[in-house]
Amino acid sequence: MNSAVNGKRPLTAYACLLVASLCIASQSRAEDGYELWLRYKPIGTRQLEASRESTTEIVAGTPSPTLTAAVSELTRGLFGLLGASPAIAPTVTKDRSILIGTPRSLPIIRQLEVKWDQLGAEGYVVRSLTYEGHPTILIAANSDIGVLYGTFSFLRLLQTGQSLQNIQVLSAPRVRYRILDHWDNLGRSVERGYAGESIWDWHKLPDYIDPRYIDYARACASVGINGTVPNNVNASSVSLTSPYLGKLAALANVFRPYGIRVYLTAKFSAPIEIGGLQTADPLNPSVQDWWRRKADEIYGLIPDFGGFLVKANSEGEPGPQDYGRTHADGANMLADALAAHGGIVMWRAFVYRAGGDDRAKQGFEDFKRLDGSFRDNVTIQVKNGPIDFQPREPFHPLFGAMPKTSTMLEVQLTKEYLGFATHLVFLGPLIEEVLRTDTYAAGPGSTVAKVVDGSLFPHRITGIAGVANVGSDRNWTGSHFDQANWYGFGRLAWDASLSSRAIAEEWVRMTFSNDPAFVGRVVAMMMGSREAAVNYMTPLGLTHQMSRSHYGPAPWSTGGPEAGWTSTYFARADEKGIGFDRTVTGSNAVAQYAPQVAAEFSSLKRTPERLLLWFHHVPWDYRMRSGNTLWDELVMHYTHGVQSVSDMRQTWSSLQGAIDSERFEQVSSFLAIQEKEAKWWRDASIAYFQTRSHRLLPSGFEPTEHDLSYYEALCFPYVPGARPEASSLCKK
Ligand code: GCW
Repeated sequence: MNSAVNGKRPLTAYACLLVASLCIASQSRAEDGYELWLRYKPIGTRQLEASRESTTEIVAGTPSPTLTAAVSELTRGLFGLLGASPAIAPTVTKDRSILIGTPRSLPIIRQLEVKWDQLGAEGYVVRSLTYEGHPTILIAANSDIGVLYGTFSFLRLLQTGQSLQNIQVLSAPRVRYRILDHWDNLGRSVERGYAGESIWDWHKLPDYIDPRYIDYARACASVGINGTVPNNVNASSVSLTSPYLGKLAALANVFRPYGIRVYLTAKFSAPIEIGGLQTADPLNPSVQDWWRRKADEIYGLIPDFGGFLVKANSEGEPGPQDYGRTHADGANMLADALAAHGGIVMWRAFVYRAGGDDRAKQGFEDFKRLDGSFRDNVTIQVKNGPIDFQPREPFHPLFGAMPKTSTMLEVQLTKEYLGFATHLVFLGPLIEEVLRTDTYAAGPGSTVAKVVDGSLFPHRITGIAGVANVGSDRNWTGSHFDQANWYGFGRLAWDASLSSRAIAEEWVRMTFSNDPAFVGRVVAMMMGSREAAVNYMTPLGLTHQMSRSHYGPAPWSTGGPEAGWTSTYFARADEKGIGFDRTVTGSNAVAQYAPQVAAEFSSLKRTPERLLLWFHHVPWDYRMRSGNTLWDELVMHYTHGVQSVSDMRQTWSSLQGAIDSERFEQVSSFLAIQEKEAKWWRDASIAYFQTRSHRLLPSGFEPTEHDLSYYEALCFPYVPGARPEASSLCKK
């Protein structure tokens, strides 16, 4: 990606033309992944001819920073993909044109038949049509940002090798807030970050604008992401001080043309820490006044500031409960401070206390009873599952349970519990699984997607957030395949009805190659990869079996300050069986779901086996649907998970030569790491659970490589992204 494209220099493509031979020669060179899915490498010749035909001239609306960014991207894309350098004209002068703009900025498109009312504020059309007798492509929207999204959509069609003969795309997002949450600290460490340091160089802001910020904005806009929270939810009050707000304003200026608003995490105790007050009680008038003045200050610098994201009374963070107040008291106080400026509060439901009977129940217990007491500029940000971004969880029971409150979905792209950056795990199927799950909140068909997009219970705020996996590594995400999780998140946030398979295919085509054999094999790998990780880490509904640093298996972990951080708390393996009884005979967490769902999860027979041990404590000799005992089946799942990774490795090695060797080699090495670690997970888990089940491995299944004590002794105190205390957590 060329960082010069920032809206100020729309004619980068012409510069490239001067050195055309260089640009074209570069395609065979090694690639480092920096360009993400926006590589714009030349496409096949047949399509090229057809496409060139219709791209002699770009007729663009009156320039604005956003429209300039769109035209700039278009020229860059056309040059890279087609070798075409269309002229940019204010009106149609040639036979073949791309018309790009809004009815206001480009009045000639008003006469075209477009369903403007279906596009809303951010949607777009991309169409091939005949304009004054000439073949033409129309990229149009009601707003400039819609035009930019349409431009990326058009380029995606070209990049994925689709014909331009009969394009008819009309697309508009159903969810209004599509946000990346960075867990980045001001000193550039990233909590649960596996891609190097934070990309935000606060020290050099506001005076130095790293070109990466522009490329970040392009990448986000290309998939429709329209908000970013650059700082950690485990927040520092410093980010709310005037110098840091100035730095944030500089970022906001960079992002504005790309339709991306900035938000901030707000530390609840900031009025004490940086405001000199004695309290942060949300009902105290001086506290309320402090936040109001703080909001005014922020909006004075950043008129389109998005609002606050808050983690309160969770994992030691301060919050309204410190003063005997509720989450609603806290959220509403901030909401009132932002309301006059149009800002929102995203208040997280990720809360749990030491000593509860079931960590999975606590978010629901704290929030359900507050339904109806939040301001309409508050949304409750709910993790996809009730524990914490595990390889598989059932959907969070708050979805659909708060009809009078906006609930937004939070998923995690950084793979804290899914093998960090070295394991190839495409998260599309995970996100799709939760979005498609039926909550039965208002009868059958009440999917999480419908709760989140407000079509089930209408709300002013609808949103999806992804915990970012972006860092300063050259390839952005720590591995090439993790780029697909950034990409896939944006695409699903824009349109929850897309299939993750189709998204994977787009991404593979844009990122690697349009060769059908390559695409088919790599998409298959990606689509199976999440289930593979579930199998080698936590099959059949097991959860939270990793070490305290979150790297590698530690099913034996127990004790410590918080039972809900230990593996034994979750798996509850004993001589009789394994699994957490969440039915009426146990914690009764099932009762938090709608009756139809509760009935299903309460029944041992009806609970899907993929969630069996989440809801039931099951005897080792229980007969699974396959006819195998639970113990045998568990061993088979672990083994199958490892086998799937070996298969991925083999598939990938069969593709040698199909792409540049630099990216090929890194993926190969990472798959080798994944295979080794998958085996570690399998062997350590089986070795430990065998001390509870006292059963032999089913015949034909390899014994574990080492005995349990070997695995228990493994310790990695300097795991990336871990919280500082992890270095002292080597003892079980
Ligand atoms: O997943 C857990 C992480 C914490 C994180 C927390 C949260 C930012 O282990 O590192 O803190 O969730 O979501 O708040």
